[in-house]
Amino acid sequence: MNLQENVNDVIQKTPVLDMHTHLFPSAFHQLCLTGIDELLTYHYLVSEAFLWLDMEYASFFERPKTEQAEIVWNTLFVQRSPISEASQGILTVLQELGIPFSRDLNDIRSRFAAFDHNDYPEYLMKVANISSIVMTNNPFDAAERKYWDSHTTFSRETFLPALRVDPLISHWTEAAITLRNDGFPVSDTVNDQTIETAKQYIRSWVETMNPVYIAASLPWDFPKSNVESALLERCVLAVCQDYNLPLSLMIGTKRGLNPDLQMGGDSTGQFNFEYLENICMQHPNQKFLITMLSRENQYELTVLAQKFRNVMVFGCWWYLNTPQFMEEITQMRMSQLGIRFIPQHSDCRVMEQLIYKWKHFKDVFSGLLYKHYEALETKGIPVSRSDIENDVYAMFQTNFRHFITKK
Ligand code: RAT
Ligand code: ZN
Repeated sequence: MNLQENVNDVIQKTPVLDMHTHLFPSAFHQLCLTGIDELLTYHYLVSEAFLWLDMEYASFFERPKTEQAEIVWNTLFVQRSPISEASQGILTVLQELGIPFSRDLNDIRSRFAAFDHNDYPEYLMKVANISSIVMTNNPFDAAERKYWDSHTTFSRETFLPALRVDPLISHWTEAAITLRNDGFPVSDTVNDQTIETAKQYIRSWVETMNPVYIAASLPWDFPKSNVESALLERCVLAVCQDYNLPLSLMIGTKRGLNPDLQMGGDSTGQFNFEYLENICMQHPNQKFLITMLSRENQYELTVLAQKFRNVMVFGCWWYLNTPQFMEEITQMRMSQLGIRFIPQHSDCRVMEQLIYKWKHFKDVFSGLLYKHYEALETKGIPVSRSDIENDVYAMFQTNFRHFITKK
C-alpha cells in the first residue's frame, strides 16, 4: 500500500469513540431512534424543507411522523436534487446499507423494515466502526428520566453516560421546580444555601449515572447575569472538581431564534472569549472539553487550547459539521495543536446517522492527514503504518480516554 492507501486504511480500521451524541441504547426503547422516518425528520432536514414549504409550522408538527417524513422526502428528495450535507447524509446511509435509491419512499421503508432486528443498533455501530458512544443524559427530561429511575441496565462500555445540565444553568426558575419536586428545597433566588442544595442535586445524578463528563451548552452571550455564572462556576464546576470530572462546554448557541421550527429553530452567535479565558485560568486543575458553534470563534478557540493543557478542544459542531468547515477547522487545529485534540464527534440523534457523519468526516480527515505525512516524507522522515495507527488511535480514542481519567 502507498502512503495515501495506508492512511485511508488506518482511518477506516480504527474504531471511533464518539464523544458527543444524542443516541441511547436499545434498553431505552423509544429513545433509541432508527429507520428512514426518523432520519428524514431530523431537525436539520425539517428546517431545510421549510424553506420550500408553504404550510404553517404547527400544521407540520401536529402530523404523525410518517407524514412528516413524506413531506420532507417529497420536498427535498423528489421535487429537487438533494444537495445539502444533511440530505447527502441520507444518500450515504442508503448507499452504505445497500438500499437502492427510489423516489418511492415506501420502497425504502420496506428495505429498512427488513433490518428490524434486536441487534440492529450494534450492527450499525459495526458498519460505522464505532466502539463507544457518549450519550447526552438530561435528568430534566421526563422521557429519559424514567429509565434512570427504574435502573435500566445497558452496556456501559458501549454507551457512556454524560450528565447534561443546561436547564439548571440557563432556566433556573423552571429547573428549581424540578429540584423541589425531587426533594431538594431550593429557592428561586440563587443564594448560598440554594447553591449548596443544587450541588447536592447534581451530585445525586453523578452517583446515579456515573458520567464521563458533565456538559452544558452555553449561549453566545453567556453569562447574561451573575446568577448564570454562579450556577456554572459555584455549582456545576464545583461538582466536577469533587469528582474529578471534565466539564464539557458547547458554546455559541442562540436558542429558539425561530421557535416555530421547534428543535430546528436554534441559531448561532459569536462568543466573547474573555469569560472563558478567565475560567480556564482560574481553574488550572479543572479539565475542560470545549467546542464552539460560531465559525468566527474557531481561531481563538484553537489558540486558547494551545495555551491551556486543561483544555481539550473537540469536534466540528452542528452547522460546522460540513466538509468545508471540517477541512478548515481540522487543518487549523493540526497546525497549532498537532494531534492533541479530538477531531470530531457525530452529534447523531438517529443510529444510522453514525454511518454518514463518520464517513463524511473520514473522507476529509484522510486527505488532511495524508498531506501532513507527505510533508514529513519530503523532509526525509519516513512514516510507517504503525506511526499512522498510533496518531489515529490517539485522535479517535485516547485523547479523550486519557483526558477524562487524568488527575
Ligand atoms: O446538533 C444538534 O443536534 C443540536 O440540536 C444540539 O443538540 C446540540 O448538538 C446540543 O447538544 O445542544
Ligand atoms: Zn449535541
